[in-house]
Amino acid sequence: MSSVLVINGPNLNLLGTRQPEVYGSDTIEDIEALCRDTATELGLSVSFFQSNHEGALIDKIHEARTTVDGIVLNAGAYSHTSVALHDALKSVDVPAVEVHISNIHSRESFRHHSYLTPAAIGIVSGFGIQSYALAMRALASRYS
Ligand code: CA2
Repeated sequence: MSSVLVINGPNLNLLGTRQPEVYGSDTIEDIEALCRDTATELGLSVSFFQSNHEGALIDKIHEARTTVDGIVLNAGAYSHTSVALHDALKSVDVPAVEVHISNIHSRESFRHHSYLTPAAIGIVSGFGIQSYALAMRALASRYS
């Protein structure tokens, strides 16, 4: 069975507690439940990781090199700042889909650029937590 790792970055552990007009009212537990249901539907196994620390996210991507077949990554604000996360994705041979809950291109200009996009196979942005399910479908389509 193909396996997918869903990684959430900084502040996403607090999702659902404020800014519902931007991010909706779903929590990270709701994201995980949606991804579990989607994995069952697609015949994938799924695991989860969240950290507020850039180095911990990099370590997890390195670990994924030998443990999973695909990565769904919402690196939060690190998407817009982190060359190190770009390099981590480039240094492992695991396809990654970049995910954002909000549409980063309809927001402040500093969110329009992501260092991760060139290292990802694609990006899903702006569909609320459904962005994660769409990213899982994109990965599953590569396995079938
Ligand atoms: O839209 C996304 O998924 C983002 O990756 C979320 C990041 C933001 O910096 C990116 O530009 C776009 C921020 C996550 C903040 O998480 C929240 C925590 C508490 C309440 C609401 C959101």
